[in-house]
Amino acid sequence: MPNAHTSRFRAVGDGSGIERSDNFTREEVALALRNRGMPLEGLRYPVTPSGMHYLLVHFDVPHVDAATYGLKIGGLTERGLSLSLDEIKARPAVTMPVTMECAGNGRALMSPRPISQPWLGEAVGTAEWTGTGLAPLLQEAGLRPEAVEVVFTGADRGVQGDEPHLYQRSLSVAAATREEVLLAYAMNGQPLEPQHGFPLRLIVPGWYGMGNVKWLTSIEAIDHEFQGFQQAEAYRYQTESGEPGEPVTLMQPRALMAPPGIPDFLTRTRLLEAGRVTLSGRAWAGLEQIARVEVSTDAGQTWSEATLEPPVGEFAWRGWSCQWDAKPGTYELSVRASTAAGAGQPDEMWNLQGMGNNARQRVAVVVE
Ligand SMILES: Nc1nc2c(c(=O)[nH]1)N[C@H]1C(S)=C(S)[C@@H](COP(=O)(O)O)O[C@H]1N2
Ligand SMILES: [Mo]
Repeated sequence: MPNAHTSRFRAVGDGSGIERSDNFTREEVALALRNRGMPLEGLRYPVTPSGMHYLLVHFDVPHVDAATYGLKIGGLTERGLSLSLDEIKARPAVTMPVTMECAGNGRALMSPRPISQPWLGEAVGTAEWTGTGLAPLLQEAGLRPEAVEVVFTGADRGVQGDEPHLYQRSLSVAAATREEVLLAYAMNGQPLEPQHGFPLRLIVPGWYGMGNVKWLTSIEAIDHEFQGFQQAEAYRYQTESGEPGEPVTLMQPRALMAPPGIPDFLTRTRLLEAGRVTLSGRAWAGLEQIARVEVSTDAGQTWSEATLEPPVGEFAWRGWSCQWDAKPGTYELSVRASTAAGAGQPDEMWNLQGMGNNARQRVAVVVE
């Protein structure tokens, strides 16, 4: 039987992540088994089926009892609030599709590879989240004028950077009180599953995943910049350790392609029959609109424009497609998105924590 080294599907160095010399560590494999990605054929669905949505859990999935669950809202407020799940569900409800992507998506394609959850490019999904607006609740609690940030605390605790801590993230008051920020209790019409934050999570449309705090137990207004590990140390664009780096916030533009044809089991190189092929996928960019998606069939030398579908929602990805007259040969397909403001995708990028790697996707294809 031909192996990956002898078969025609060998795809060394094609950037698709299928490289024989990667030497992933045991720890990376263990993280990858806990935190699944969305198989990229999932790009065919406008709303990702819940079981295909990517997953990222830093510590353990905490066991939260809905009957005794309560959310506390306090800190710099006129009156603290304490709400049961039923009280939250009784408030005005909104349902909206939101595209969420892990800030570490694409990390394992960087060279040298930052050691953490080894995403190749599959850490994205779009779910229909149902919940109630955060801003009206903060208003009801009477957010005081000296409040600068709002801190969100999850029920999960662990050790990272040698520091035991609860998972916590903050937002500026301006970001937290945007109309679309939700306290969500349902995903695709069902109560949140334990691994996605049951019974309540934050949804911050446009931001990378880390801000969408799961298993939310408290919301606290403070008068300074929050210094917790997941805010001040993790999720920073750093090139050297020790430097503070810029904080990771909104999702960078990215287009992904649903892999065409059929896969080779081991290398995932695609096998296609010669002829007319429709290439398709989806693209998104933080709080901006995608203006253009381009496709290359010659490893990024020449590009042609794809047709765009309307976005799935104000805060969700949009579909793209184009036709390719595939002739026998081996190819590196690539796709890249750009916004009206001119933000696009680089050929390569690197930073210390492996954050926001929106380098263009490369897909190895054999046409016969
Ligand atoms: N409490 C808590 N919230 C969390 C996390 C976590 O580990 N604990 N992970 C964050 C990260 S890094 C991401 S990418 C998203 C993933 O959400 P999902 O697992 O529902 O896709 O949740 C965020 N919220
Ligand atoms: Mo993430």
